[in-house]
This record gives sequence, structure tokens and C-alpha cells, in this order.
Amino acid sequence: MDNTSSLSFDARVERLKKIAKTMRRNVVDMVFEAQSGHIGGSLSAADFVTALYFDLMRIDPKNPKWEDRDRFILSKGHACPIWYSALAMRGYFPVEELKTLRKNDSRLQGHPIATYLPGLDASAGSLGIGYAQAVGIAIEAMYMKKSYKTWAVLGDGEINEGIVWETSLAASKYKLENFIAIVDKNNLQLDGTTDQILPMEPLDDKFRAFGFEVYKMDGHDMADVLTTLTKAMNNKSGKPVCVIAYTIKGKGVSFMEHQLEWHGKAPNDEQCGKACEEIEGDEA
Ligand SMILES: Cc1ncc(C[n+]2csc(CCOP(=O)(O)OP(=O)(O)O)c2C)c(N)n1
Ligand SMILES: [Mg+2]
Repeated sequence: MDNTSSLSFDARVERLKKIAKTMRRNVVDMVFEAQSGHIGGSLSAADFVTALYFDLMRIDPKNPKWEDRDRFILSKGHACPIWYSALAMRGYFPVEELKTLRKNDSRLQGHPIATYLPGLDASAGSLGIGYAQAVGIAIEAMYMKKSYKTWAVLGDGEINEGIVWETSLAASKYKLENFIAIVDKNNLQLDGTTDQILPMEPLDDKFRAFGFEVYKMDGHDMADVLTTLTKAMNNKSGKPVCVIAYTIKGKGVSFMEHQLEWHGKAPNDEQCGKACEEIEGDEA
């Protein structure tokens, strides 16, 4: 956990909201600089990734391999600009390096490679694979009697993958109360709405049927995010947890919000300027 223990709940929320703005700025700047990358799904995940990295998770950036650290895997690995931003801002590597996203020889590839960068607990990009690795890590924690938590972030298109459900059965079988899946429910995937491609509702009932404790939160209301993730973190139900985060793809930039085309498109000069202005000016 970051050193926020002396702050009131409201002060923690305000602090996180400010950090989330910088996280969003970084995403826009990185994808602009690279002229490629996944912006929409990075922005939808910005608030809860911020809450985890800057308040809730027990991590030590100076000791990235610390055995007792909480684990985090962005299974929807294409949205790695938001993961890289969190890691850089927490001091795992220089913030300057964010500019190298997707460049040849960069440690910040278009899909995260765990051996390239400190702080990445698994590689991800082939949808569903990060989730399976996360559950494997949580099983290890259980056997080794470790108290760390394992967090995995899934996209709502990613959960179409069969491996997600096989993995969920295993998480339930092993009663992984140390494991928390967050589904970034932004209702869009690569080339359509999630309902057009493969309807998954009722999602809460599905995860319950697969043996999970299910919580829901507004993924852009920082107070709700902090409260719900704290509850998930302190889960003692004897079951793994799934948090359904209701979010907006492209959140924070008006012309990107809910827009399929911004799944994996880079802004031009003018769009980048407007996006940064909006993020800076946002009162939230
Ligand atoms: C196994 C696999 N199939 C297909 C893809 C191509 N792909 C990349 S992103 C994406 C859509 C993901 O949508 P979602 O999980 O909803 O992510 P988000 O909306 O948060 O960006 C797809 C199909 C992939 N990366 N891996
Ligand atoms: Mg989606």
C-alpha cells in the first residue's frame, strides 16, 4: 500500500482522482507518440488501476520481486498503456521511458512482456491467458500459505474466451478467497458491442454460478471504487471474488467515449491537444 494510512477516506479519494488524471494524460501522450496503441480500454480501466497501484496494493517498487507483494495482472494486455503508466508513476522505471511505447527495442511493447520490465507479474495479450496465470499464482499463494492477494483485470470482450470459464472453475474449486477478478465492463470490444459479438449477460449470475462472490461498482466513481475494492480485498467468503466494474470506453475524452473506433486508434496532433485539454480541465 502507498503511504495513505493517515488520510481520511475523502482525502484518499481526492488524491486518487488527481493521480487518475495524470494516468489518463500519460495514456494519451504515449499512444500519440507511438501513433498506435489501445487507448479506449486503457482509459476505461484508469480509475480502478489507479486505486490499486496508489492506495490498495501492498507493493514495493524498489523490490519488484518481493515475495509477499500483491500480484496484479492486466489480462486484457492490449490496454497496457495504463499498466505502464501506473508502474512508471510508482517508480518501477523512469516516467520518461513511457515515450518509448511500441518502439523497436523498447521494454514497453504493445503487449506486455514480463521479462522486459520490473513490476509485470505476467505477460499478457492473448486474451484469457493472463487470467489463467493469475489464478495459477493465487493457487501457489494458497499452497505456500502466503497472505498476498492476486488481482486480474479482464475485458468484457475477453470473457468470451473459453479459458476464462475453465479458469474460473479452478478458482472456485480451490476456494481462492485471495483472488480478485475485475471485469472492465465498458460494453465494447474490438469490432462491435459486446452484445453484438457474444452476449454474456447476466454476467453477475454467471460468475455466481461459477462459484464467485460478486460485487458491482461504478468504475469511474472513485469513492465507490475504493470502497468496493477494499471489500473485495478483505473477502472472507471462502470464494474468489469477481468485481464487475461498469465503465465507459474512452472515459475522460468526450469524442472517444463509447466510440468503437477508439479501441485501437492513435489521435492526431489536434485530437491529442483536445484530449489533453479535456483531461486537465476535468473537475472530477
Ligand atoms: C485470443 C485473442 N483473440 C483475439 C485477440 C484480438 N483482440 C485484441 S483486443 C480484442 C477485444 C477485447 O475487448 P475487451 O476485452 O472488451 O477489451 P477492452 O474493451 O477493455 O479494450 C480482441 C478481440 C486477442 N488479443 N487475443
Ligand atoms: Mg470491452
